[in-house]
Amino acid sequence: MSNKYILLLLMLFSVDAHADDGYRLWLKYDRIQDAARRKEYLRFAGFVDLETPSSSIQMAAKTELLRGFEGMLGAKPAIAGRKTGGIRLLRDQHLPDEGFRIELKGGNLLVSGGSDRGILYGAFTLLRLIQTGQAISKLPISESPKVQLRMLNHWDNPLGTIERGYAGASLWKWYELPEVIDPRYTDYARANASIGINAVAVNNVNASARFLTAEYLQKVKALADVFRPYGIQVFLSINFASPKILSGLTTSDPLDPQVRQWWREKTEEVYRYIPDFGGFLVKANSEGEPGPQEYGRTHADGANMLAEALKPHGGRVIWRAFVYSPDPRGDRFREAYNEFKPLDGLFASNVIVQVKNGPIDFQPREPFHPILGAMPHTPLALEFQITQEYLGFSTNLVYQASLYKECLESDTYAKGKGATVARIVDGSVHAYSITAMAGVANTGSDRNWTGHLMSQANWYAFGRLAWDHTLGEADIADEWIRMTWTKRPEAVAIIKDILLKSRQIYVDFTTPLGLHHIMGQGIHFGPEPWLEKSARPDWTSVYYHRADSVGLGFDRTATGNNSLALYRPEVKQSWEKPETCDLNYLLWFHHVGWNKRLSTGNTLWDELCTRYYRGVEEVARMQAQWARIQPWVDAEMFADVAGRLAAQHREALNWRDACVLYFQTYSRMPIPAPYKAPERTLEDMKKIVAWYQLK
Ligand code: GCW
Repeated sequence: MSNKYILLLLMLFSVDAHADDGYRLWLKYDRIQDAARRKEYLRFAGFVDLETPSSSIQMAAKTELLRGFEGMLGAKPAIAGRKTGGIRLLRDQHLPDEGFRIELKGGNLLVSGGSDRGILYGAFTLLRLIQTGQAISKLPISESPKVQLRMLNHWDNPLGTIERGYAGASLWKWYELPEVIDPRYTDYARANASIGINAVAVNNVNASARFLTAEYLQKVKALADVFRPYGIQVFLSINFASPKILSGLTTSDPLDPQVRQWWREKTEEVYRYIPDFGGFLVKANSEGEPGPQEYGRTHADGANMLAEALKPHGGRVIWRAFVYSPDPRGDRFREAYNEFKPLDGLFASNVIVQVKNGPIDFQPREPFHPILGAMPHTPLALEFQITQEYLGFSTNLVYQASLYKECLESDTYAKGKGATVARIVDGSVHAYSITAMAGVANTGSDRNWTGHLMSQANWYAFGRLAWDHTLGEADIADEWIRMTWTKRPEAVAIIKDILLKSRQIYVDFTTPLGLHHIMGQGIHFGPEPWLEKSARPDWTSVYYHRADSVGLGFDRTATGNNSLALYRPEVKQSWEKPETCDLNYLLWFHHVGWNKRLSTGNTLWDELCTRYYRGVEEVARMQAQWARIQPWVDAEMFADVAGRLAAQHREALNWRDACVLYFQTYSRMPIPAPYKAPERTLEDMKKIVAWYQLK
C-alpha cells in the first residue's frame, strides 16, 4: 500500500470516527460495544406493539424505541405476528398518571404507563438503561414524577433573539412558521420527553404582546402540534398591558369589566388554536414590565383575572414572584417576600407563584429564597436558571446540578425539621394542589444546542431533578456522561470529577465566601466590583459587597437590616453569627473585618485571596484533567471543550485580578504567600472590563 493510500484511509477513518458535533445530545444510540449486554436486549428486538395505535404519544414512543434499537443493537424490531420476543406498550390504570413500570412478562418487555405520557417516559427510561449499559436484571422498574409541571421557560423574543441566551439565536424560526416546520423542533421535543419535561413556555417573560396576535398564535400552534406527541404542553408568557397594546383599550386594570372580558375572549381564541394549551406565565410590575400595581391593584388581583379566563379551559396562571421596587433604602433580598407573603391564600386555585431559587437573582450561590416555606396556602413553583447568565455564559464549565441540589436540600423548617425546599415544591409539606419546577432554558440555534457541550448536562440534570429531586448529582452526571461522552470507566471518572467540582470552582474565582452581584453591569459577564453608579442602587456592586476600610459583606443580621429574620428561627440561627455561619454564605449576611479569623484558620482577607487564587488553579487543573481523556472521546467534541476551558482560564484570571486588586484598596493588606500579586494593575483590569461594555 502506498503511503498516500494509507493516509487517505486514515483520513477517512478519522472523519468517520470523529464526526460528532453534539447535535444528538444524550440520545446518541450508538452501537453497544458490550456483546453480552447487546444480546440480553436483542431478545426483545422482535417487535414493538402498541395498545392504542391511534395514540400519537404511543407512536412517538414506538418510533423512539425503533430508533434506539436500530442504533444500539443493530436490530429493526419489525416482525409481525409474533407473540414473544418484543416490547409491548400498554396503559395500566393502577399506575400514577405519568408513572410507568418496565418489567419482563410473558417473554416480552412490558412498558406500562398510567397514561400515554407514562408509556412514553417508560420507553425513554428503557432506552436509557440500554444506553448506560444496565443489565436487564435491573427490572422491574417503577417510577412516577414528584412534580406535576416540569417546565422549560424560554426567554425567546419575536424577532429571534434570546434574552440571556448564549447558544445562538432562538430555536423557533418565527418567520418561517407556521408553514415551515424545522425537524429540529421534533428533536427538541424528544430530548425534553426523554428527561420528563412536559411543559414549555416558548417566549420571554419580558413579553411582547405580539405573541397574542392571530399571526403569532398560528405559529405557536404549529409548535404545539409538534410537541404534543411528546407529551409537552405549551404555555405563553403574556404582556399584562395587552388589552391596551393590541386592542386600544384605555386601561389594563384587572378589575375593569372590559379588560376582564378582553382576556376571556383572548383566552378562548388561544384555545381554539391550541386545545390543550397550558396557560400564561406572567412577569408583572418587575423591571419595567406592566402589571396590576399601575392601577393600585395587587399581584393577586392580576393573577386572578387571568385565572378566571383560563379556568373553563383547565389552564393555569404561573405568576412570577421576581419583583423588587426601586427603593434605595430597601434590600432587594426581602422585597418579593414583602409583596407576596401578605397575599398568601388570596390567589385563585389555578394560580401558581413561581419563585427563583434565591432572593436576588440566580447568583453562582444564593441562600434559598425566604418565601419558600412561607406561603402554605399558595402553590409555589421553583425557578432555576439553566442558561448561564451569571455563570460565565457558554465559555465556563459549570455543572449546575450541584446548585440545584443545594437549594432543593435546604431545610426551610416550614413545619419543623425536614421541610426541605424540595418538599415544599413537590407539595408534600403544604399539600399544594399544583406542583411545578421551571428552568430557564439554555438552548439555542447552535448546532450543539447549548453552546458549551458541558451545558447540555444542565438541561439534562434539570429535567431529571424536576422528575425526581432525590436523585444525586453524581448519579445524574454518571448517566449523562455515559450517554454523551463515553462509557470508559477511567474517562467517566475524570469527567465526573470535573463536573462535580465545577460549580464550586466557578464560585471561588468569582464570588467566594458569599459575595454576590459584583459582575459586569448589564451584560452580567466578567468582574466589576467597583461599579457604584447605575440606574438603580441595587444594580450596582458596592450595594452588595459593602467593602470599606473595616471589612467586607452585607450585614443582614439584627445589627444590619435584619433581612435574615425572614427565615424561620432555626435557619436564622444557623447563619446568624459570623463565627458559625457556613462560609459559603458568610458575606451574604455579615460585614466581616478584614482581620477576622475564620474557621479555616485564615483571616478574611487571606481566605478571600486564597479562594480567588485557588479557583484559577482549579481551572488549570480541569484543563489538565480534560487533556487526559482525549484518547477516549470524540475528537471534535474534545477540542471544543478544551478551547472553552482555555477561555475559562483567561476569564478566571480576569476575575481574580480584578477582585483582589479592587478589594485590596480597602483591606490594604498584601496578597498572602505563596501567591504572587497580579502582574496587572487595577487600572488595567478596569480597562479590560470597560471593553466588555462597548457595543
Ligand atoms: O436576571 C434578570 C435578568 C433579566 C431577566 C430577569 C427576570 C427576563 O437579567 O434579563 O428578564 O432576571 O428573570 O425576569
